[in-house]
Amino acid sequence: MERTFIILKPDAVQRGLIGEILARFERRGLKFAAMKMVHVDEELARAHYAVHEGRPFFDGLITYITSSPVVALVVEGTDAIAVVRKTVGATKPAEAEPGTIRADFGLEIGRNLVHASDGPDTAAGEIALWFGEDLIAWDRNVDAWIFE
Ligand code: IDP
Ligand code: MG
Repeated sequence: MERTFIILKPDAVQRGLIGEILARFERRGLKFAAMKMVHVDEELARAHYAVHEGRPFFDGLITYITSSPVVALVVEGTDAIAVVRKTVGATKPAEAEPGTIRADFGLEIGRNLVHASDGPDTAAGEIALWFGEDLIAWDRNVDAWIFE
């Protein structure tokens, strides 16, 4: 069982797509382990995107992610990191496969709706940064019909 971290970015929230996007993860069988609405401040934005510091798009990225509230969540499930990245689609919506969130709802790289951790180390670091130890362990009665 693997955990990963997801953000529904400001454009997803402003466009009224929270439910639509969460539904894709939920019906896939992923189990929510934490969720909150946050108006990201500059410090958290810079920490979250530290790896991109110095890139030409960095300032725009910080402005974007702090511009309006986001929904941050942790999901768990089999191969959750790869499954979520595939469900989200390629960074550039124009290159994302149809059926992915970024292809179905987006057009531009700077308004690509969703963030998802890209590996085990970033997933662990991002979960710790955004939620600390604040995850919910709960029994989900349908698990036997989702996990073999
Ligand atoms: P990812 O979100 O698919 O992991 P990264 O390369 O980690 O993509 O970039 C982080 C975020 O930075 C992207 O999701 C996008 O919002 C933004 N970004 C990346 N490259 C560009 C760019 O060239 N122009 C504008 N925004 C960009
Ligand atoms: Mg990334």
